[in-house]
Amino acid sequence: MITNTKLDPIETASVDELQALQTQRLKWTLKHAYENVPMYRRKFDAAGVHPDDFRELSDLRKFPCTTKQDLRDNYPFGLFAVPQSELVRIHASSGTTGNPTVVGYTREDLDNWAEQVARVVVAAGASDESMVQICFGYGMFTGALGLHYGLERIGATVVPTSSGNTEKQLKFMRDFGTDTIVATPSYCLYLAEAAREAGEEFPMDRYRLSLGLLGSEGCTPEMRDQIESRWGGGFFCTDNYGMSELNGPGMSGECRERAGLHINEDHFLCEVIDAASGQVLEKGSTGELVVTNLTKRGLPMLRYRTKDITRIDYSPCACGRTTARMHKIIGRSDDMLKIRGVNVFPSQVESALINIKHISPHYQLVVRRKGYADTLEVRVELIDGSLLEKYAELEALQKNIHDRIKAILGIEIAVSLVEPKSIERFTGKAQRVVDLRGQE
Ligand code: DLL
Repeated sequence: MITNTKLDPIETASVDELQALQTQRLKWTLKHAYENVPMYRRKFDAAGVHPDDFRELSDLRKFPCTTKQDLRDNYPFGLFAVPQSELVRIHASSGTTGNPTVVGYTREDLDNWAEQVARVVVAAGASDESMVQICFGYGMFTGALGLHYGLERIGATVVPTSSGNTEKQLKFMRDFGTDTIVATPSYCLYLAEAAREAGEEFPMDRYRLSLGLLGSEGCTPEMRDQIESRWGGGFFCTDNYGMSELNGPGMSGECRERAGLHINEDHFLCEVIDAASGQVLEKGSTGELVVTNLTKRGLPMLRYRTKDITRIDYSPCACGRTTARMHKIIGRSDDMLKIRGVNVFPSQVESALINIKHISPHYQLVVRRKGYADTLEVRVELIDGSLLEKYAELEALQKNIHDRIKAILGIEIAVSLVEPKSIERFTGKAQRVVDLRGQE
């Protein structure tokens, strides 16, 4: 088990040690799923595979993948592998289309989950000295309670403010001397802006924030720099990743080196596949992340297609951990916009926008269909509304933004500069894409 001063031995284990543990745990998981979840039994039988066919890690690719649709089709409890009496918690993802995805945990699952999160937050620099404000919505979302128990496990002082109520958030931060914040990157940025706006009454030196544990949505390094500089005072952010189907937060997180997110590989076995063909790709390639949970009792997930695009780096990290690191999520395969045959990820636009003067880091991508062709409009918010009256300056700014984005994406786009604060702010995950194709 991890403490805030000592790593769990598995975090520095050799490849052989780790793979032996993964193999043993995977054997158990395949058997557990096959014997207790009718859907897995049906899928394995249809693919002509049996848990006994698994002898070494490379055999995993013979087994079928699981998708979000499988969870929806078996809503709410059809994929649970234990009787309800053994479950001690249920969470669900919001599910903007169709049924939400429902996930369940046994006591042992919760214990493992807290351990996974504890490792992630310790790698980021949290400790029993930390005063942590959790600004994720408490409730069915896994983010808040996931971080909550992981942070309590290492002895941090947790302040469960939940999301929203910005003034109150800032008041507690000042009055409690909060040094660590848990939030989405977009909400962390929003809070920094609100703190600056209230700066006359409460100067920025009243805040003690030094660490941001940011996750649940993408954040380019450029956006991270902006968030850090808005807070100022040496504020340092790390990225952490996970998904409800695989417990929630705690699958991986950055250490202070910020050279990728260390994966808790004794609990999660990762593969990277080609999203179109489903083929497993060579180590180090970029593609869709597929994850198998190695220790989950309540809801075993086998070869779960995350739809998240990344690559995995197996080289040693300067921090001393030997676990593999996933690159920051580049985008989701279903978030990826295809504009006139070109793949576009919101993160590419984000990195083009950062560091341009006079604009805020809030943006939106609006996609439309004109005839047979798709068009992309990038809406960018001005910091100072009076610029809207200065035509020449506005035009120069628009051209600069246009040229930068075009150079990165390689396609023609339209840029609209909009009034300060006119783009919606989110306290949870930000929605950057407005897809109007087929709706106008
Ligand atoms: O967002 C779990 C979580 C909560 C992770 C808090 C980290 C911190 P879901 O609501 O099921 O679970 O959403 C999972 O969010 O497939 C990614 O597309 C996206 N996502 C999560 N973390 C990151 C991240 C939680 N660090 C989906 N970077 C995932 C980019 C992320 N995308």
